[in-house]
Amino acid sequence: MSRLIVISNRVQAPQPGTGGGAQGGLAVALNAALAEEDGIWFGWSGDTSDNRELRFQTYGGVTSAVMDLSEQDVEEYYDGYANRTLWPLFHYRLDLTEFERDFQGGYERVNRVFGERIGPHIEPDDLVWVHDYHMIPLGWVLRQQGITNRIGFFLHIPWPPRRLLTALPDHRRLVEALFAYDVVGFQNEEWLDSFFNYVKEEMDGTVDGNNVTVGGRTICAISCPIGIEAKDFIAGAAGPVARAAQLNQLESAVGRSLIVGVDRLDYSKGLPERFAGYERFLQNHPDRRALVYLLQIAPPSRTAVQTYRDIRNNLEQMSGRINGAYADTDWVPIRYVNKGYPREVLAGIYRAARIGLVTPLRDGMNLVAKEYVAAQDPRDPGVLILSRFAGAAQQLSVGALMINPYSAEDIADGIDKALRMPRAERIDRWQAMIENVVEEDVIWWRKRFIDALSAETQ
Ligand code: GDG
Repeated sequence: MSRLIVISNRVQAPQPGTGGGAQGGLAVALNAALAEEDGIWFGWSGDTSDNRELRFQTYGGVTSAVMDLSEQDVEEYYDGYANRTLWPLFHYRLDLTEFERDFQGGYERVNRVFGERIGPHIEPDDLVWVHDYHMIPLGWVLRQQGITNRIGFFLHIPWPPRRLLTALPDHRRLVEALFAYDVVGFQNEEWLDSFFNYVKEEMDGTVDGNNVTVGGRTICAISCPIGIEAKDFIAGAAGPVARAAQLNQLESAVGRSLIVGVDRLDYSKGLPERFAGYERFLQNHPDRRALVYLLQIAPPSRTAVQTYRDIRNNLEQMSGRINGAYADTDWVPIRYVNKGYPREVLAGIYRAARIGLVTPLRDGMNLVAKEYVAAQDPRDPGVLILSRFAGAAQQLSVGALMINPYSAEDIADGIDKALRMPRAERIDRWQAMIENVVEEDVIWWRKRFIDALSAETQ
């Protein structure tokens, strides 16, 4: 039986002392496959030092192998090319994208070191699965070492339109690196189409179904939307921890409807636009102001990057201003919280919320939308308000209220409509969504990708 090898920037193998419950769906799904097949998960330790040795550890049936990066590596590869160049560019934010040759140099250097360290541990029948924008050239580095295994790549973020991508110096070099893989997966058809378009227009390539050929080399490019651990999430949302969190919110709500947002603090998530849309609702409906409140949970991320500090300052100002302008002695319109909560607590909060407000300006998928749906009480579900620019829109537009996150009016109207929505309609809409969330869950996603990767012929 072939082993599975997973390679990603951060390793989420089980750790001693942390319960499995701390893990997200992706980690659970990959770890289950790794444990079954004696696989290994490779990546960055998250620490900085000049030690470039891989450190192996086996725990909970899963072997992980991590390596430290130097401070310069982290600056150029992680904070630099990954998070100041590729992340904003791939999220259509050319205005925030920084182009530095040192970043690209560091990115290629770190990928080369990773590939050279990992290469010797790959056995002939292993299936190799590389994840995300930090690691695009890794497959190419492995090929340089003569590794002929099946190697797949999955991109968790959007693939940008061709005309945006061509703003990246050396864009073609980055895309060419993808042709070292056998299978390349995207979150939805839209990103896949953008990839096809680039290949045709910029590389003189041909596309035949899922087969993409450039200069005699054919790879398989697929749409493979990621899901959540739906069954567990549903069970967790009805469990005791979630129940306590739900009751806690309902008690502090007393007759008010909770609107919830949960996002990593990131400019791609459309948080200022969300606050502006909510403010517009408050302006438009003075009589219903005190009947709602917005709870925004936003744990900080990538704090070394200036644009992330800027968005944080911006949101502090906005929430302060809105609260100052509208609050009353017994009501605050926005509760804005910069910390994370256990998954079961989040599930309970989702369940207590009449509205899940998910308004990214661009998002590869957005798992919060799916978690919100999974956490609802089937007899009295809340309403998902979803950005048309989230990857999840393709699967969830059957039941969500779709909005344009750039329009404060659209968001305000969505909130109004959701609050007025009769229970029968809420149930109908929810049923259409939950079917998809359960069917196309994270195990379905893993299987779809691995099946494509194991296919002998393309
Ligand atoms: C990237 C892509 C794609 C958030 N706050 C807390 C917490 N979270 C969890 C959520 C959810 C996850 O983090 C966030 O996932 P998203 O999909 O919403 O967004 P990204 O982090 O940007 O993920 C995205 C994803 O990769 C997978 O391919 O969907 O498009 O950008 O699961 O629940 N979890 C806990 N406490 C928190 O306070 N425990």
